[in-house]
Amino acid sequence: MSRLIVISNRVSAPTADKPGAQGGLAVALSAALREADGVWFGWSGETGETGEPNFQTFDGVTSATIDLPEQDVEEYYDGYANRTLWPLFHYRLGLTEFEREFQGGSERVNRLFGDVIAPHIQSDDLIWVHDYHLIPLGWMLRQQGLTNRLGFFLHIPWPPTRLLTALPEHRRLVDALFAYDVVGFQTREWLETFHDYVVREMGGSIGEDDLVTVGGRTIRVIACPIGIDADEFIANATSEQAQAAYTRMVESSIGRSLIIGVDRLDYSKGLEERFNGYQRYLETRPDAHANVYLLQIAPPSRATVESYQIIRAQLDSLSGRINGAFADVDWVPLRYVNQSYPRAALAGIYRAARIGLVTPLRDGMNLVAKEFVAAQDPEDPGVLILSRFAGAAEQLDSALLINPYSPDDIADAIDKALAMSREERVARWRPMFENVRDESVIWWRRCFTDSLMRV
Ligand code: ADQ
Repeated sequence: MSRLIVISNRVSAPTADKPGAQGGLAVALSAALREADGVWFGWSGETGETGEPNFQTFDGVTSATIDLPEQDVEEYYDGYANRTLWPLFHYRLGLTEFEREFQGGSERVNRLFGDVIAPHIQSDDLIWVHDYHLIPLGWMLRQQGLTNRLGFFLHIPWPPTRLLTALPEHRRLVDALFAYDVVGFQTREWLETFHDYVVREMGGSIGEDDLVTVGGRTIRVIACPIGIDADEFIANATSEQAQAAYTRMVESSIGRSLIIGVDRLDYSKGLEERFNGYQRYLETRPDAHANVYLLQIAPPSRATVESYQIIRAQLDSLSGRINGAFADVDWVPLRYVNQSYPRAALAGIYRAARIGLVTPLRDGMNLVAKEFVAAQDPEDPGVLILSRFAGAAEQLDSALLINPYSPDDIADAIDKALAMSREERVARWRPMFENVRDESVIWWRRCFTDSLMRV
């Protein structure tokens, strides 16, 4: 059996120092790595001279991390990944920074990854590269003479052609994707946008069976939506820790309906627009005051990037304004919390909520929407209000789908969700739950690796 080699910017496999470092992705990939005697390569998150990878095996999973020089972190990670590709791929041209050094840093680090990793690859290894930071890595590995089956999965959206061509080196970036054998996207929509680029900008052709040809090179391009570790999350939702969080929420709600938002503090998540939508709800439904409250949990991320400092300051001030304008002596309409919670506690909080408010302006998938669905009580589920611009909307189409830019749309959906009968809530929730359960993160991993194995 071939080994599986996973390569991502950061490694989230559990290690002896961080045995609990588990998200859905780590769980799915760790299980595959364990079965296939594989290795997970990536950046350690530390700055320093890059040497040989630091191999560690914990709980049957081997991870191999390297340090990166400070300048590389600034240009490749803070720069090209966080200030160029992330905003551009989330349709935020105004926030996108185009600096030649950033692109140079990205190429340098991708080459470095290739140089360091290639000697550890065996000829029949299956290699699976993750996300926008490492698009050029496949090409770098081919330059090292590797002929292995090579796959790439993009966790974020693929931008429209006219937007992508704003990137000076767009053609070089997309050419690099043709070094892979299989390229995976979260949804049909991103896959079709990619097809559009291939046809318009590269003169390529789209064949049957997901094959895409440019010049003499044909690759397979698939849509393969990521899921959550559904079994774990369903079990989490009734665990002791979840029960405790649930009870804490119910007691502090004193009969009011909880609306929950959980997001990394990122401008793509539409938090400001969500607060505006909630404010519109409060302005236009004075009778409903004191019957609801919004709990927004948003741990800060990428704090060294200016656009993240700006959005954080804006949310601080907007949450203060909303509470200043609407709070009463015994009611605070918005609880805004900048902290992380254990996954089981989050499950209990989701279960206590009447509404899950998930309103990204663009999102590759959005796992919070799926976690919210998985955590609900089947007899009395809450209502998911979901942005139509999240990848998850393709699968979770019985949610209340809204336009996150419209405060009225958000306000109306809150109204509708609060008034919804139990029958309708169950009828909307059930197909979403079945989808989340069946198309889990394990299903996603198989969907991708099966496709790669067929090469
Ligand atoms: P992210 O942009 O990070 O992921 P998302 O899919 O929502 O977004 O995942 C966030 C994860 O962080 C969820 O599992 C959530 O529970 C967790 N989380 C958020 N706030 C938390 C808190 N306060 N405490 C604890 N946990 C918290 C990128 C893409 C997405 C894509 C994923 C996976 O941007 O579109 O779904 O990768 O491919």
